[in-house]
Amino acid sequence: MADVLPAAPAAGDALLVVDVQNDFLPGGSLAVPAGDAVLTPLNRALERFAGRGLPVFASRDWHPADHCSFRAQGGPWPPHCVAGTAGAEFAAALRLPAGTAVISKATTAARDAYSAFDGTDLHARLQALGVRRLVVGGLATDYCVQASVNDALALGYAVVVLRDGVAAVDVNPGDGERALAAMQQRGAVVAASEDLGP
Ligand code: VGL
Ligand code: ZN
Repeated sequence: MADVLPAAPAAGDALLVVDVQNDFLPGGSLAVPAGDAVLTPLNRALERFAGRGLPVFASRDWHPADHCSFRAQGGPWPPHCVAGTAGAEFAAALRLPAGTAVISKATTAARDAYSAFDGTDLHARLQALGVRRLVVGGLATDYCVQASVNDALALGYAVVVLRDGVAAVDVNPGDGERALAAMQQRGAVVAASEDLGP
């Protein structure tokens, strides 16, 4: 099992922080249990990337108030991450560097999009920067992180998932662990934020 990062972040690498928004954190409308545990590892990763001048992308769930994924519209979720609300803001404790590229997704009422690549210009922007490897963390392991990682792998990126930088909704107990195993099965490397080096 490839469990160690082959190299510290370098040219060709980018960090993707998925949906670390207030509504997915404890106290939020769709709180991920222990979602706030990702903050310290992700801040470590952000520092490693920003300190080397490497690109940082932050995706956000950015729904209209009548989004199809909300229960009132027949969807599975309570209302969350409505564009422009406090719940949709990035966590205040997340230290996004100046120049972070923000990727808004699932912005139209009729369609959901878990992956940060779905309906966005993320792939084009990564290509324009010559990115070949993505280091990924954020929320939630079993939904938007998994969907983003699967798309990244299908698009040909090497992917490292930060196991301490992700947390799961776990609608069914074990969903997060199964999602990590499935990502690894598809070719993602699972590593710890400490593996990013000093
Ligand atoms: C997410 C459920 C609904 C996520 C977004 O970011 O993982 N999960 N919308
Ligand atoms: Zn959503």
